[in-house]
Amino acid sequence: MIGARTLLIPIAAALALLSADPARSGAPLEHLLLPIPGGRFTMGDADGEANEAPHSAVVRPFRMMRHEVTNGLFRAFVVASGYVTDAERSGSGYLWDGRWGRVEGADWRHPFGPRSGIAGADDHPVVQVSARDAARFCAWFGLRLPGEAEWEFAARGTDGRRYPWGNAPPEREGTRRANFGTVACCAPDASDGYLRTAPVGSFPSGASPFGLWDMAGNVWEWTASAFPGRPEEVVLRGGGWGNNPYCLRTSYRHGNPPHIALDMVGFRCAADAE
Ligand SMILES: [Ca+2]
Repeated sequence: MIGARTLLIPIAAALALLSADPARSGAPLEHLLLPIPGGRFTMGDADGEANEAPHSAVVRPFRMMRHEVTNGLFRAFVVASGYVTDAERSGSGYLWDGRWGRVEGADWRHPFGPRSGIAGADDHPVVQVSARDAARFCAWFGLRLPGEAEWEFAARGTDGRRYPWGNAPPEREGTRRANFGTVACCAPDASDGYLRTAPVGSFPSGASPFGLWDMAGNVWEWTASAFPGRPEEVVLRGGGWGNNPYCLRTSYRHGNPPHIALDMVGFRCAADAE
């Protein structure tokens, strides 16, 4: 498990670099990227949704962040850039409580409503960020959001596994592999130690074949891809703290409009291969 000490170094490095040169982009997050070799693999799951029909896909070599973008990293970006998120502009974000509800005053600094906060949660994934916010963060650092084929390849590799760690569902007892919700759809559950978000990298035994953390659970992750047949929606992957194991499968996709922000949705950035 990585903790605050491990994360303090990259966050401090990012802050130092950004404060030294606010116009700088690219370099500060390079050290958080892991190489993904690319290759041919089968996307989808014959036992999943209709939109998961298995098919062959090819991914070029690329790089992807080992962990989800944290509150600490997002704050560094906001301090340096002055960026204002979609939820701050609109004055509201969506909260999950077995169903989605729009709540005034929910934004990335108040992820679970106006009376919530992120004190002490610098190493938790940022939420209440829209797909547009996520793309702007990545671009600031010279990075980009992953396409959904890249995301799925990074999560499962080439052997067709259902979850990043293999085919076994995430355990409730013994080795914990992900932060997720109730086994029966779909409420938050603290049996894995976390009712909502967990510090990134809290479940190293759930790492993907390429060493990426939290590709299942913790928060959904925005991609750069439109939902098949629903071009007005952006694909999210990975499931989150309020989902059951079915939604944590590497091939499961969800779609949302690009301008809304939710308390179970974050992101990580990717980049082309060096
Ligand atoms: Ca949980």
